[in-house]
Amino acid sequence: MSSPEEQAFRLLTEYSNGFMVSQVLFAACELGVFDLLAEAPEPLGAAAVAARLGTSSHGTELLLDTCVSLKLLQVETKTGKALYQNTELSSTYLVRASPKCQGNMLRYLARTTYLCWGHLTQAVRDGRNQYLEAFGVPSDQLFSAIYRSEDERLLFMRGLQDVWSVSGRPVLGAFDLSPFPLICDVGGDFFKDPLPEADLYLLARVLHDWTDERCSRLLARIHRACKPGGGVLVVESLLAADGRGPLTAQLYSLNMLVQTEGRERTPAQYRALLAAAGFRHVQCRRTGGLYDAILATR
Ligand code: ASE
Repeated sequence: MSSPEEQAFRLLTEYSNGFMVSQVLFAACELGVFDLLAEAPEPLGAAAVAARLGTSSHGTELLLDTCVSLKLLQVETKTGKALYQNTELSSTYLVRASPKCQGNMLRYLARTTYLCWGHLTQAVRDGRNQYLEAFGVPSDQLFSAIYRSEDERLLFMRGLQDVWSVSGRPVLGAFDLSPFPLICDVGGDFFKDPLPEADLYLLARVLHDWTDERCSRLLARIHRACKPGGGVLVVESLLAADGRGPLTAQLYSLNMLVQTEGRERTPAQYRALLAAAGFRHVQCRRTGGLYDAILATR
């Protein structure tokens, strides 16, 4: 048994090294380690992986063995030779051919989000996103919204789809949506483009990107488009009433600080925005998953 002081130090070390864990995962994905092992007819040695990926033998061996400790790979030793293969986790979530593959989101996090987080201290000082600091691009000169290029926009959209393929279902089950036969998933240039007719407007992972003012404008537009009995389903990670949890929602709110104009919000904050836009009935449901749901009707 270790003392409380030693336990505290262990926890501190785990937090300090957290970024290294992220980078091991990102690098293994970028190099195609999981796809290679999935496509190989049998487990591969480090030298074979290095040869196929065109990577250094030392670096590859270190990366593979670290992935084993992180449960991203498993190793078996046959006549003194270490052979690597995917685990259940990597086969499900990290292999390109899997319908639940999170590869696009991981690449987006590695190439964009991670760089913004390198400027978290400054973001907290300034209270605004760090595109200029991270990429030398002022946010008003971006390709559009938060994207530096069309390729980056596509990677982000595919990444959001990756997450949705795993976390979408529980959200759509949170409410009985049978009163809403025609659902419009609001995306694209929703501040300008006319909204198509629908019974329910789905605003999934949209409001958290924007200031209260912009959210109010968008919700007022949707309210105007809504028929009586129609509504809006907001899908976001809800903060606790006091804002002090859950950790994932707090981290996402910091993520919005470093990357966008927005924030994650509490149920009361969403209620206030929806009520101000004219919605009469607002219900919040926590799903226990990544995303929660708020249904507001006109
Ligand atoms: C946004 C979402 C993200 C804007 C910037 C972002 C994410 C990273 N950067 O709307 C993904 C957040 N994570 C999940 C699981 O959604």
